[in-house]
Amino acid sequence: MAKLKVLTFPDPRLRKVAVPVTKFDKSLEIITADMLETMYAEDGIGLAATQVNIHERIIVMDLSEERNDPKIFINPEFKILDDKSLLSFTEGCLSVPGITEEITRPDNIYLTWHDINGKQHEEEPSGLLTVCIQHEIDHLEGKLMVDYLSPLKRDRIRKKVSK
Ligand code: GNR
Ligand code: NI
Repeated sequence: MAKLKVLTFPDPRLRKVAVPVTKFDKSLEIITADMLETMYAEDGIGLAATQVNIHERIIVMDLSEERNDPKIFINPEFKILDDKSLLSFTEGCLSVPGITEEITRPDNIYLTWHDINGKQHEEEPSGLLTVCIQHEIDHLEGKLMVDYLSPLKRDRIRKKVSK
């Protein structure tokens, strides 16, 4: 396994849109193992492939206290079930180090994804998974948590992170 380098804002490579995975092969196993190693080493609860400069629709996550419940989401998609149901959560991002900001997102979504073998799954997530999966899918679209903030606040964060 290998620990990968995490890109930081405002690196333009964080703005690339990731393409769907089409082959569920050995190379996908290696990428997800390396992403999990990187996520654990950086103390993150999730990591999108975009953050390690791999522009495919791959997410890893571990929301457990014990850091022993690795999850892999390939080609995840979500639909908002109720756009009036919102949840505010103080988010952090490994690509925006040292910054936390309250972000408001839909709280009621329907999620589908494929596992490492290509099998499809569906779920109506709740709690932290709802927040984290939207944060990670944003990465795959080239979108960052700072995009929800005012341009002034974003510019301040850009200067702080670049120091
Ligand atoms: O480690 C992380 N913590 C976190 C906290 C609140 C909401 C989202 C996250 S994801 C983040 C890791 C990361 O940057 N994933 O893209
Ligand atoms: Ni992030």
